Amino acid sequence: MIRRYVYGKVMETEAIMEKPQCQEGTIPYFTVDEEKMSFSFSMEESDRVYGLGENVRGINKRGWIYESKCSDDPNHLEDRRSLYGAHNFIVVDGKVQFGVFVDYPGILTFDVGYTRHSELKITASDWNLDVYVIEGEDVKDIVKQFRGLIGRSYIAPLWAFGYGQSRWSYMTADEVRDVVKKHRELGIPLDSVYLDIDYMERYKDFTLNDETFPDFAEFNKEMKEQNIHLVPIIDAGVKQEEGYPVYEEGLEKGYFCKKEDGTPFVAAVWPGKALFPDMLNKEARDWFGDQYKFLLDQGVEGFWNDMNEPAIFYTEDRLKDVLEKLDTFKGKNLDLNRFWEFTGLVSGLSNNVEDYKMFYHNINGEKVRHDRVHNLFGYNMTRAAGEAFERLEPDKRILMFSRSSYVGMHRYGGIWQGDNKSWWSHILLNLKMMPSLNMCGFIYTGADLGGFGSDTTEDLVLRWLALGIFTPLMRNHSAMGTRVQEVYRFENMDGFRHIIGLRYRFLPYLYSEYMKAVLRDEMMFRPLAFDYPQDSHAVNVEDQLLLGDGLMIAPVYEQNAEGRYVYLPEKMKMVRFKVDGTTEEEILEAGHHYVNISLTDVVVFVRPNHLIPMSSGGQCVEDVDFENLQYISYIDNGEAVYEYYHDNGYEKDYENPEHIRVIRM
Ligand code: MIG
Repeated sequence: MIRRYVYGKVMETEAIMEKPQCQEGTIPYFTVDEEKMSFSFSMEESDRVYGLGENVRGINKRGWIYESKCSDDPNHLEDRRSLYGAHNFIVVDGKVQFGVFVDYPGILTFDVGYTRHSELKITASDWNLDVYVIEGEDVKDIVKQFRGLIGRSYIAPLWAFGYGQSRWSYMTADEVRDVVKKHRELGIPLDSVYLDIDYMERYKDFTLNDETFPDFAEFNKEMKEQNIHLVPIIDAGVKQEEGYPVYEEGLEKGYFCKKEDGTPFVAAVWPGKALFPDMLNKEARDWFGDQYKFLLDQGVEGFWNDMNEPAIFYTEDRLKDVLEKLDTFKGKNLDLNRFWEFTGLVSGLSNNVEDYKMFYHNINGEKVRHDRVHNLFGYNMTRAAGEAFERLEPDKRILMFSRSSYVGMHRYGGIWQGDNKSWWSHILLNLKMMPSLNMCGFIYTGADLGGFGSDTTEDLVLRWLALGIFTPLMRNHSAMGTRVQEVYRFENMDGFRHIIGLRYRFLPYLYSEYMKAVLRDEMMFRPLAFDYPQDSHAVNVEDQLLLGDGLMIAPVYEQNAEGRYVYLPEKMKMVRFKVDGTTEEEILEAGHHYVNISLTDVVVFVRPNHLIPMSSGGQCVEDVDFENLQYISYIDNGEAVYEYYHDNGYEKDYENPEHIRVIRM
């Protein structure tokens, strides 16, 4: 059951397209304090709280304070409160079970037992909220109802389930050719290469550097002949430059965000001074979306949207002030406080909260200050693209994933998990975000495998890939200046070939589970707690996940480990895929086990009476045979049944019943 409560004047977010009627009376479970703009729920000692999508810390969010404030923060540390997305959905699981979604586009705080261990407190920065309370049979049912409310998740093309290689940046077409050639020569599967900001002409959206990427359409075609998709990045800021058509047209039509006095708001990002298209204004959004045509026309079929929190390096106005203030430090003795003030002035230039109060959107003729709707910006940039793809390429699935997001954006694209680091702990963080994101509708997602910032190591890449082969987005990406991490930079080619190769063997199952999760409003990745709520060990497991119907995964995320402890909530079949191509199977009883997992092993656990369809693999998605399947199965006293979803991966007749086949063994 879903009940909706409205407080104040609701700001339109379109997270929910068809809203239920508002409820009279008081909201259940919570105590409301209008003055403090907060809702409190008193938690039992054993209550667990799930949700909040893209965030730091555990699957169970209890014990920390989170803030919904889309932020460009490349340090995904335990003490952070927000990352790039704002996903205001939580489920309380304990004596009572209910879900809450706060549809509110400004800054919101979820204090989940941080200030007081027993108190869950949601605080808004403005008393204009649309709040939904959802009750159901169990946690899974609550999530399913929520997903039904927010609408069907974005569906990616099949090729986007292949392995992708990225780097900030491949500087020339020849560098890209070389990446492809190396993978093909070594027999390492590959389906896409990502183009970061340097493919553009001096960081101008919807341009191409003709010197480094000449004849782009021709180059794109050449790549496609090798079954490689090129995926260019698009940034939120449009360069301020005379003679640049996107800038000039946007300015002339008034499509950029403006300051209070009506002049354009100028912030600096990659190209230096840039303007933000007013993504919250329908006309401007349509216009921005139409710009993607420039690349679609050259044969591009996928994009990633970046810097759309929006990230700000500095604003023109603040920089001027800071430079003036810095002048006053000349010739002074910088004691502790003065020195901190000095460095603070410079570090405070970026993503400064005050700057988000300096510009305005035009929403249906109403002037709205940005900070009140901050969390909708990235969402609407991606919506601009998604809506444009429907207009421009109605019969095609176009790959789209974004950095910033809000619930609702899940209908237009996936997300990647942002600028993580080549840290072992970030393998685990990647795993933990999967179910939280699935709860909020983000199914096409994954992290920068191998780690974005910091120098990586060979063993880290191997271990991370062993998780990454299961996430819908499987992309190796790293930052400028860090150690290169394409797999061919290392030595263990047999290991990499084996692990990435397994991705292509699992594809029939992964794609099938992905499509079912999307079409049925279910989660592709679930914490053990969701399926084994009565099992007092299972409910606390934070480093294993259920993947679809029949699998459990338990990747290694510690350096130099030769294996790990795994908890089995029931008897399962363990299957170990070894680098020499052999497979070992063993039935393990319910309970705790230490499982040996060498650096090149991939281990999965099959639930009783389940089947996992597998292919014989391939060098790209196009090679994979989704019809002649092999199975790993665990039949324990009975029959194993699998509902196999398969379509051609490019058309949009998703609901056609012919795509589903029931396999029995
Ligand atoms: O902050 O375009 O998250 O994936 O490589 C740097 C350069 C801007 C941030 C993205 C990252 C990308 C990088 N961008």
